[in-house]
Amino acid sequence: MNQMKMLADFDKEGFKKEVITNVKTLFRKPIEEATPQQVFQAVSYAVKDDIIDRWIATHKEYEKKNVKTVYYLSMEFLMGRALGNNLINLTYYDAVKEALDELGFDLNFIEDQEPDAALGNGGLGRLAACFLDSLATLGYPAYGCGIRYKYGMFKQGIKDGYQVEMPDDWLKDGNPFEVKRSEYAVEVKFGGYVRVENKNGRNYFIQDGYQSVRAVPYDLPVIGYGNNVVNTLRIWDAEAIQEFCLDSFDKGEYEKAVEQQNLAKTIVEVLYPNDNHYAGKELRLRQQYFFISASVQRAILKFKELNKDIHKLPEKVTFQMNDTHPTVAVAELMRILMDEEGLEWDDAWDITTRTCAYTNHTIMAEALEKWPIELFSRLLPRIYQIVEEINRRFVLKIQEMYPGNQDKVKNMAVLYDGQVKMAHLAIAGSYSVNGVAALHTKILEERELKDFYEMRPEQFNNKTNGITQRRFLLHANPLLANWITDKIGDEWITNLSHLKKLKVYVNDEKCQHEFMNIKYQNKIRLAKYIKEHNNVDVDPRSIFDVQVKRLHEYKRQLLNILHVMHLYNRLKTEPEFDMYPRTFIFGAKASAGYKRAKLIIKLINSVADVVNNDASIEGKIKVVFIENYRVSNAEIIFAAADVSEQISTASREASGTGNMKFMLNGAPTLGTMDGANVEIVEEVGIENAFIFGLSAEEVMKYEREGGYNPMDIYNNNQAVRRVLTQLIDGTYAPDDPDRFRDLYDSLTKEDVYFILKDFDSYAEAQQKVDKAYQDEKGWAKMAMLNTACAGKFSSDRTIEEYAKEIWKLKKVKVSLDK
Ligand code: DL6
Repeated sequence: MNQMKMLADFDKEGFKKEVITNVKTLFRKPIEEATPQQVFQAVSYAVKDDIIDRWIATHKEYEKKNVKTVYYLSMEFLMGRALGNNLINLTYYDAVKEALDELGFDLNFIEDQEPDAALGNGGLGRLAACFLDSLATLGYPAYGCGIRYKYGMFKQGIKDGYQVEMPDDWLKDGNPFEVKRSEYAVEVKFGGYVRVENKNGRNYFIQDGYQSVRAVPYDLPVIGYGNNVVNTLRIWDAEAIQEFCLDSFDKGEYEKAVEQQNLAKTIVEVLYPNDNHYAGKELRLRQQYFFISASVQRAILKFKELNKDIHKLPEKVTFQMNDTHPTVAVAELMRILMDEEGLEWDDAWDITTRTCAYTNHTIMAEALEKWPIELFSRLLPRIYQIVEEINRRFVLKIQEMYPGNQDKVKNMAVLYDGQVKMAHLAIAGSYSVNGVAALHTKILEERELKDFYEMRPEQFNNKTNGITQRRFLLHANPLLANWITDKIGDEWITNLSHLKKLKVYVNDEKCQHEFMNIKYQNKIRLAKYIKEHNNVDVDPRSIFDVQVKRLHEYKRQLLNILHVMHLYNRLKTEPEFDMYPRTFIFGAKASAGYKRAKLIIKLINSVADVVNNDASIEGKIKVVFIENYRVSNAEIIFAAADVSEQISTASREASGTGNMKFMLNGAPTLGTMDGANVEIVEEVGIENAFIFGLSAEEVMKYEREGGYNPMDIYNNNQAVRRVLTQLIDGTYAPDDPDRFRDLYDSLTKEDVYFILKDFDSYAEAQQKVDKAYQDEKGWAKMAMLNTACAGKFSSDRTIEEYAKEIWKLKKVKVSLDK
């Protein structure tokens, strides 16, 4: 790597000494005897030393300036590995690489020893991680607030083609970058009942008979690129209030002590592995209230250290609620303001609704959380009382605006049908509601949240998602990063719009050659990974056609694999048919309880078994399912992709962010006009993408009219009928021909995701890809243009918009007094 800028002078000899000393003090070993994991730990502690002074200086500066701070409240932060990213942002990567070389270690190998911090499911959690990176890089005061799950996203194994889930014990060797902050622990209460006490004519609400846990924060540094800023990701662990001791047994408190310990342990035990789907489990609500109560309590305490008047809270704090999961924050803030700060309702409500803001990440009904009132009120009795009052007043407002219109009440009330509707609570209690791509926001305004939008249009806004180029280009694709820097300088690292300067090179044959050669080197790197992990040989000269993301029916991995089956049929039966060799690469985790998604994984692997082992097709098609897709292997995959499959049913993918990572690394999009694909096409031009399928409008029209009849396609389209038949005739399941019947049924009975409807159009787009790739110069130009036009999709741009338009934050500069 060739990072142009490096912060202060890096003391290479001092660093080397520190690594050697760390191995000794941590593991009582000379470095020659240390395991790779131990070297990773020792290196990380040495890097942490470089971080700490900046971390302290940043917070001193924030306090000195009494800055406004955003608290990004999120159940998920999909951070990935920290070491490499921290080095990149410290601008020490090359220097540390050299230092380790001299000690006889390869930095890449050391990086590989770090487990991913997989505290998230997919796009939503990774977005939160990209946002933290951008906030620190832009110098905006921010905390990420989340949960320190003991087990993160499960590790996926593939056994006989099926997904198996294994616990992700990511903390088993400790986390060198975290700092436990016991001094900031707070109590969080569950259950019991609410007692009213009247003092001096005012009613006070007191929760009694509750169970509680101690929320203890662990802080992780989030380093800004080359600017000395270090923000904090604060993740909460739960401990028993009363430590378990045998003494309690004699006092008859044994059971209570054990109960408290168990409660604490279970709350933070595991991340729910559902993406875009809400599980409705009591423990999940406990998790939500646990981290929200702790984060909001702590934020208020911190605010009060520097500010006397609680009414000034909105001037100093924003709570940004990442989806519906943290929206209990609205009621928790009300509780603190009234019950602890002694404010009256109107005052507290005014402050709350100027402090909270909400981001919606999906229109899919199954992902919008609704809690049964019975459960909610039992677990959070005081919070429920507050929600009831929020609802009562909100319904009055609706009735005032729309007298006699019961439909409006039904569509917008916070409490309805025996449920607490968390999205409605969020909207009622926020000053901003945003979607995550232009199309998504439009659908929210015109359909999903139409009534709310009509009532308060000024509350709604769009913030198209983005990704950090520091992780997904500078770290993930050093060859391309260096090439870009050679061509246009290094400003793109902190201002991605500079990439457009690359446009002058897209017709230059030498540059085309260099660009495609870098892609080729990255394909060799991925082919090596695939050989090591899948034991499949893939040809780096073939087209690497990639679909990596969570497995979900709406994302339509099924469409992709049905099309592979179709191509295979053509190769086998049409002597005149030829195609450019293609490697279809999949990576996806399915929620543990999502049977159909898991069956699709099995189908992909079954097709792989047949196709990869059929010598008669001369390697024209290879299918690879990369096990345990996660942030760390994603980095190698994006860099190596030729084609980016973004093929969701239009209207369903709120934005997508993988699409942006592929684009940045020079892979044209093969996709529907869904989510941020629409904006990608706007930036790069439709001629530099492969667009197919129904539009969102068309899909929604069919849905309004009760769907379409997939049998019409089955009956009239021979290619489709053939692949469908192969799902049930044992072609891909000779030992159990009925194995894939559920997929067959889902497609022929309803096809709610319009897979058959879009099949022909997809196949046609794929043919265009085949033809386009064979035009070497044309393809190189298209790939380069994708990189050159990716500037808009930096999370720096997104965060600037949030900071200016929603949070009203000011940038802070941090310098280190030496
Ligand atoms: O906004 C981040 C990400 C989008 O890019 C995806 O399109 C969207 O599906 C995802 N939404 C969720 C919703 N979640 N739940 N639960 O994950 O958000």
